[in-house]
Amino acid sequence: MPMIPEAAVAMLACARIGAPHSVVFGGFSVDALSSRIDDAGAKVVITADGGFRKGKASALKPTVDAAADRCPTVEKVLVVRRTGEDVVWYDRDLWWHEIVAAASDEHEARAFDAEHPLFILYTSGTTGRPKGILHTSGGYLTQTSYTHHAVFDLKPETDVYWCTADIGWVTGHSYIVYGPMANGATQVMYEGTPDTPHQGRFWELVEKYKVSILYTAPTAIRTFMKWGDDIPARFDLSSLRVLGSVGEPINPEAWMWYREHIGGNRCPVVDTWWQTETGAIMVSPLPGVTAAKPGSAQRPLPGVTVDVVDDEGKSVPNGGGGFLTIRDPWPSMLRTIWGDDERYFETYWSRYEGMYFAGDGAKRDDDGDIWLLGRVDDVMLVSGHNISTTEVESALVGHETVAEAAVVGATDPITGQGIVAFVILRGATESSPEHLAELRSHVASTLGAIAKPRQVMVVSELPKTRSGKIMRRLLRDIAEDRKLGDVTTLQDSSVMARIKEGLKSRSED
Ligand code: 7RM
Repeated sequence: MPMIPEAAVAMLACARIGAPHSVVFGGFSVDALSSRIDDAGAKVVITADGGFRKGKASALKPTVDAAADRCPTVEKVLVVRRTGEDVVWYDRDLWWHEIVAAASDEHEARAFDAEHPLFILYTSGTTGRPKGILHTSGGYLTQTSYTHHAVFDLKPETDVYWCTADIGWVTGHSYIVYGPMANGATQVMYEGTPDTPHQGRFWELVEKYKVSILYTAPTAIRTFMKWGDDIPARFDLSSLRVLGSVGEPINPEAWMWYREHIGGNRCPVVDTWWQTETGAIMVSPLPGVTAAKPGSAQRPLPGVTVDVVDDEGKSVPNGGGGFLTIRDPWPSMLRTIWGDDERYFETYWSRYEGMYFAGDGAKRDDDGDIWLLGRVDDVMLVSGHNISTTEVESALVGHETVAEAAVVGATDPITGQGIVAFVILRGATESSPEHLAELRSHVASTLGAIAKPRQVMVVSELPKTRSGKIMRRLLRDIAEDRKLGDVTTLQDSSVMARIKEGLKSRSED
């Protein structure tokens, strides 16, 4: 589904009749979609003829048609007419507007047990084989509504809330559909991209609808930084009151820019750490309560027992680093991986006895505040030292010429792994050997000589998932000159070819 109200309506309608839903990003491939339909055993697929991207209609139904052909469980395909473009029609197809027009306008919601399945959401993880994360009803609604209220200081009577996430990401589930709706929030929902028809689109919408709470991702914030301070400056952003960030560690530079250029140095910024698996926010500052610290997600919410532990599962003291774990159950925790209890146990509960393993590296600073350091699988091992991709990326983005950075560890005959950095420059596409040397030294002087990148490459884009996370696995393939792995969950599947092409032409001249 595109980002249209019918997407939220469809999810809530499923909840009302007790049918677990599984939302899949519009624009996934036939393979990605059919494997998810198949794993869930879905009987009905809800889609649209198409959606709009950058002002142009783009078809969705052909992918659904091909996927449904492969999935014998699918009985009906319900189609929202959005673009009005021609579609191929099958016996199993139904138009949304015809079905809804013929339905009664009265419906009594059925009551279900708190543990009734609410939804399955697939997350690709690192192995490529997607995991169907299962959430149930009572606890999930409890924690999404509570955290939406507490973390954003929601005043439902007066606030206008806008979460820019796609509904196919857990952030769209928890902080567009379930938490805010349960709290009676007034929301903005946006179907388009941030640069169409112009790069000030988000700020135009904030001004137009007097948005007071904005929740977005670091990848978007860094893109806005790259486009320039003058763009948001043209709009009246004085309605904003609280700013949120989610999806990746937010580097201090981006945090400061967000606070100054969007929040007018007036709005608290909440950096919210959580996962598809946790269902709702777990670690975050609270506006008006926590003294902010740019770059740190800071403290677990009341009742949440997040810890940072060493290899043996022992809590690290302040100033120490290790792995993020959760010691006690929480209301919106995942209940299993759909159809695979064993993988659920293996992935989350086998690393440490009686503790949930989140798969993220973290450190605790001298005040006891938590800093997220990226996925454990991304941690680099250079001459026996663990180095976090997040810290090197943050150091690079701290250099005035760098807009975005992605760092990977590539096999190195001498050091085990060597640090290879891909950078997008601010307002330039070419660099010089002196400039690249300066970037390497900048990292060394910020983090120490051990973190000095072996190589820095300038690119114009980075491979990202649809939720904006950098796919470092693919960059590792490039850094090690390997054939590319699975690219089906990329936001833009042609970006890898362009990166390779760009690197090739540079090394030749
Ligand atoms: C909400 C979401 C989960 C992974 C998680 C982290 C990373 C998310 C933050 C963050 C640092 C944050 N769900 N992550 N938020 N890292 N600071 N505030 O993103 O399932 O798609 O991803 O995202 O690595 O484990 S998710």
